[in-house]
Amino acid sequence: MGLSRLSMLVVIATIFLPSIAIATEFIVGDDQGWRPGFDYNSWAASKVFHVGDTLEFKYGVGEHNVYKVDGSSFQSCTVPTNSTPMTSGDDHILLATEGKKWYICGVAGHCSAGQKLVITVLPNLSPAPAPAGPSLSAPSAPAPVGFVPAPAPIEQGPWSTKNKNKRAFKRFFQHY
Ligand SMILES: [Cu+2]
Repeated sequence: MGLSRLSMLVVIATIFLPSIAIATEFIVGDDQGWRPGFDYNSWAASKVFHVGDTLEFKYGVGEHNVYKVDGSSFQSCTVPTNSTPMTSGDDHILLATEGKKWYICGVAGHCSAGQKLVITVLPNLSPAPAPAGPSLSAPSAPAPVGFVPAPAPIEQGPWSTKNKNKRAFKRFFQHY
């Protein structure tokens, strides 16, 4: 009956809509923060970054900084002369676009001592499997297949079950 399907929809929407909207904030190095002598490759390897997530670099003010660089500056630990570092000690960087991102500390010797981070940012609404549960692609196709059986006969009595379902479906999604 329509009601049980509706409640199923509510459950599905409750579970998956928030998981789309909530972005992750990654504290670089976790409790170790941003410092030389830490393996940021291993740190990043266990994580998946998406557009909309945030990196947070934590360090003592004046001890370190954060430069966003390109791949070759990353490899050679070259501090760019034409850009300004972030120096707040608690720098938040929104990952606004997909692709590779490189960050280094500009204090002499720190980058070559491992204070460098490269990550790959994936698209926001990736159809790739989510960490928990079924596909993220479900909400992008809000009309559940099979809810209103297709092909539905065009000519129907106004109080048919199918039309009731359609109205209930519309009412349900008016809340969004
Ligand atoms: Cu440093």
